[in-house]
Amino acid sequence: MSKLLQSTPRADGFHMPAEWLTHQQTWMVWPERCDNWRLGAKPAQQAFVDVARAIARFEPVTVGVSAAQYEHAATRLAQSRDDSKSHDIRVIELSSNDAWMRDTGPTFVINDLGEVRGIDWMFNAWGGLNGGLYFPWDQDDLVARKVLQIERKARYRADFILEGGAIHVDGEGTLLTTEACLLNPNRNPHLSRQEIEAHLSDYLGIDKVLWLPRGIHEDETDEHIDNVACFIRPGEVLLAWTDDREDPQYGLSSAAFDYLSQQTDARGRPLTIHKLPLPAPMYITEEEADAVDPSEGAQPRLAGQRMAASYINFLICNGGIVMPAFDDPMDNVAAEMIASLMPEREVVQVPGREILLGGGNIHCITQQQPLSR
Ligand code: KQY
Repeated sequence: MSKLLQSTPRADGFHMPAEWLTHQQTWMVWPERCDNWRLGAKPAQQAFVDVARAIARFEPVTVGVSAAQYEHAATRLAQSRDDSKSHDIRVIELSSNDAWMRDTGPTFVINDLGEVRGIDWMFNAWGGLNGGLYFPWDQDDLVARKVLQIERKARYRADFILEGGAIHVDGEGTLLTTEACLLNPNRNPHLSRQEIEAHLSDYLGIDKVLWLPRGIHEDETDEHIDNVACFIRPGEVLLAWTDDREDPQYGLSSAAFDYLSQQTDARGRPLTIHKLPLPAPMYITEEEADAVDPSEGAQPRLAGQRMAASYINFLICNGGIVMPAFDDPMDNVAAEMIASLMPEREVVQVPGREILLGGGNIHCITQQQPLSR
């Protein structure tokens, strides 16, 4: 049984560690809904298998699956004999409304003794009835609690709507986010910017919030930070970039660059900003849009819609980076740049288009659990 705590992580000496701290495992959820994933979610399921296997090269993975799909997912995720060096992929039964573990899973926090607890944020499917992406979302709102029970980790239930993809931290007191998401009236409209910062400080143990104005153009999460920028170590930020002044993304990335150039982190360090190229703009094809089953409970997928493709949406895991590839000439450039900036890690690319069609990418479908001592 996981204990429900009435205090806050900061008051108890806990903080959110950086993603590069050693992980116990990574969590995922199996994609199933046919009104978000095309062709009965089959191509997306293959993409999730590829991601799970890539991560399992570096650390164990747990995948939550509905009862209806349990046998199928377990078979598909089973490692072949050739994968004897891989870590275990555990498959468990877990109800959900979709497959975005970054946003529905717990945010893990750690203390100086290496004890791990989890935050169970309130979840409203990226905006509730005011621009949210599907209805209902009741099962997704229970995912974090169930994960923490399975892991026997104490739980903080935050009275605050937040998705894990809306925040990145350096583990040394600094948090990165976007105004477009966290100040959106469809999240916590009763809170001012200062009150939101106070919540982030209480729950994540951070001392300074860096507010990028915007994220990636047409990002349906209201422009989560995990698609546009991340820390690669304290004092160093990777920022999604285009040199094409005609692209609406140019203004968004430029504003982020200008803002970050004038900021220091929580420890007073100026930031080094690395520009990570974006792939060329990508659009939903007619064939792809036609293969999504429309429903009243989910937003439609329309041919010609621009997708929020970005290489920033990668997961740092134990000794590795698992990042998307888009069949674009920039795939190699982005992978080589990330490899040279984090030479201690092996970069593995996995096809990202099918996950992107569902509205996110590798970071959005994963949630790391730090190793407890
Ligand atoms: O990118 C994410 N963090 C989630 C995207 C949700 C898309 C739902 N269709």
